[in-house]
Amino acid sequence: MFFGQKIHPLNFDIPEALTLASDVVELSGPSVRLRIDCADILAGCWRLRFENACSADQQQYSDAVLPEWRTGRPVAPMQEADAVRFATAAGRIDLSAAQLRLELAGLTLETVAAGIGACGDNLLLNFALCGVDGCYGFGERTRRLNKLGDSADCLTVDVVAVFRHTYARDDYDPTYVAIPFAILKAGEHFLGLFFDNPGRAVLDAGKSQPGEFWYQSFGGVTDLYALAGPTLPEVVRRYAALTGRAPLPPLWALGYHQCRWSYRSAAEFRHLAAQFAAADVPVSALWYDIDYMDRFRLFTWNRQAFPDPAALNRELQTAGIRAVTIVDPGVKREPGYAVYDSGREQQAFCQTASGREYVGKVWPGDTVFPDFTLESARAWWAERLALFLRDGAVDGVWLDMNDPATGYSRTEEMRFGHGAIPHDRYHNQYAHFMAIASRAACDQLDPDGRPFLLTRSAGAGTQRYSAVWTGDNASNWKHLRMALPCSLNLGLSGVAFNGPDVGGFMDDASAELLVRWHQAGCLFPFFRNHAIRHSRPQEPWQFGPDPLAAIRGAIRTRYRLLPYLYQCFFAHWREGDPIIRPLLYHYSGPEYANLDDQYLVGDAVLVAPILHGEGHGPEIMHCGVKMQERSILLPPGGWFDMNRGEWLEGGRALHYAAALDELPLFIRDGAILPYYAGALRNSFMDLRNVELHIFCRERAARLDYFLDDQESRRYQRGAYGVARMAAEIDGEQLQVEITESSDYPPGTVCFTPVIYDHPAVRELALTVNSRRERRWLQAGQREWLCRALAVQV
Ligand code: MIG
Repeated sequence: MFFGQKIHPLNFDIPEALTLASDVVELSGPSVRLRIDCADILAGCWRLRFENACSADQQQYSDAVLPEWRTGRPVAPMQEADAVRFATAAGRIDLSAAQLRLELAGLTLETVAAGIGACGDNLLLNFALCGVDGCYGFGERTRRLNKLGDSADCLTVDVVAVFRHTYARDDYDPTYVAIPFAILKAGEHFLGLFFDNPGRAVLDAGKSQPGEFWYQSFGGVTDLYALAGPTLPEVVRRYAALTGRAPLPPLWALGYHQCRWSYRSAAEFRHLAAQFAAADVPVSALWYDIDYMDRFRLFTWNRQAFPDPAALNRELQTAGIRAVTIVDPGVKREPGYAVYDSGREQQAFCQTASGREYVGKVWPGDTVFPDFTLESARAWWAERLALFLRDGAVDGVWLDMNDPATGYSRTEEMRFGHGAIPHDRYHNQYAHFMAIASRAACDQLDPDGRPFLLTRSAGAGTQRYSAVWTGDNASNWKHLRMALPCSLNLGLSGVAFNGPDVGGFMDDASAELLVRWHQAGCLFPFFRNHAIRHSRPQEPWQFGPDPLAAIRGAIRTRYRLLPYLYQCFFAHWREGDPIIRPLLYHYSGPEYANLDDQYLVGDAVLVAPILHGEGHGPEIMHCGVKMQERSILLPPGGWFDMNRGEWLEGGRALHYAAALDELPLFIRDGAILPYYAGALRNSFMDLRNVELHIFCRERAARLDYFLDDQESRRYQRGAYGVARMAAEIDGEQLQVEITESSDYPPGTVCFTPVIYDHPAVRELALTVNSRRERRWLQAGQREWLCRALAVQV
């Protein structure tokens, strides 16, 4: 088997007859028997279940869908001659032996002739891409945003171990994450298809056969969930409702993270913290990669290098810096090592078919792997991990190698459920269950707190437990460019909290690449600088004063806009919208279908980073300063240019040149950005004072600002409020009205309006909870990236 290899559609057996047995439709032929039933799941979503009677096991092993949506309301088929119709709440499904036809929110999709088939255990669904002009989602992928004409192999792998010679390419597949979710676009209509089967699957959107969308799964039950649009946000929100949304992270996790494989001693950590302070760059967390352990033994510390990790981490915490440690699944197979002994005693490890402990070969040598699908093993893991986190005063957990990576040892022999369940049922879900067990450890330590977990591998639904980073990239411009569509599609696929290794992991970064990567990524949901061992150091100060100043500007921008990002996370938790979005999320028109070198943060901030370096793309000299140039598509309406401090008219493409310290960043007319203006001291932020940066040219501005304690889980029990804000200009007066409501003490946050470039405005009329005050505005300056912009406060 080669990655990306498919089964030719002509190898599938095609059913010839349709019969009905109570509410189950059976499609059959000489060597095919498929059982299909239908259920209404939630508003705008129904499910067709495909069971292949050839397979012995008819269990659905997927943990993607939230438990409350797993049953649904059965939809009875109505027979009409040799076809059936399911009339669901959201649309119609017509099924005959020869064809499946879906109608949902104004979009019709049908299989091609001989488009449903089985080949042994495997299933084929082959839809005609009639009228379809875009395809998105697919989870974490390389290549472009629009997957029309592309294909994806949904099988989680340790990419660099598997594709050793192609690691620096930007077109490899598969990746670390498997999410078989496709969003089809036909003109202004969108439709989601989630193929819930945790085994390996192929999505081919017209690559092998233009005009056809092939879904192939390799064994097991497949639940096809159709998710109605008609708009893209509706599809994405429904998918998030079905598979779950990310809980709110702790505020510190939204700051800047510094990582490297590895910082090796307590002295090095202390020195790093001091270097950040000296460089005047805020940092919220320092990361421990594998070398903190005692010869790679899980839940241990190398005591020579880290004599008192808890004391070190507490010391860092007093400076506002949190500690995150890597945790691999592989446990050294070494009798006498307590973690191994206790896991063995609990039968917590994966076994082969005959009941031996499955052995792989990773960092510690011979290793065994917890079977996270067993509740007892998860409990064992949670307890061990909780002890480790508590004893070392560790704040966050980094889950690596959970694809799972087993070295030269094949994964197929690793089975689950005490050896009873074949590997492929849980391969793509190994990380998912590891994340569940690891989150449970954090819950033990602080039942009402907000854990932070980051995982490399993930499946559908893993966003409920952990953030995701996009794995081992390389320090080159192609990988920087690729990071945008990759994170955007991952966000459309439910994983809102994600980001790449900023600066690039493998190979050496250059000054310019490091700067541009920080700029491009400074408003990504997850923002961490990470690099491989032996690579050129790439902390912000490593390339001298000018790159440092530019990087500092990007990092500060993140901290300044942290309240805005936090609001985006709040909105995600409530509604399911991603944090960063392709422009087609909010703007319709063919020009946005393939646009993936610029993106929106929330709905108000447009980022169009420079994605090429000196000598690699268009550049100009301006007043003796070298600038890189690119084209930027501004959607219709006014956009405020944060480099030049002026309004631009949208609805056009512009050529834009940016010096090394400039990130092209634009704010939409009608936006209110909550902004942190206080002291920048690592993760310490006092959000009781928030500025409201108001961008009003022609449009009135609006914002719903969610209020909560930002540290506990009380918001999940409804303990949060909302401050509804509206701003408008009336002659010389800026009128701002703020009304707080719901379950949060009013007046906890003090809001100060600031208005950008509106020379006519002299006076502010501020109404907070119907208390009105008027005052004259004064000219001031605001730091934005590296420059100061004129504002009125
Ligand atoms: O075999 O822990 O993707 O971020 O630095 C490599 C060492 C194992 C892979 C991760 C990378 C991490 C590295 N790990």
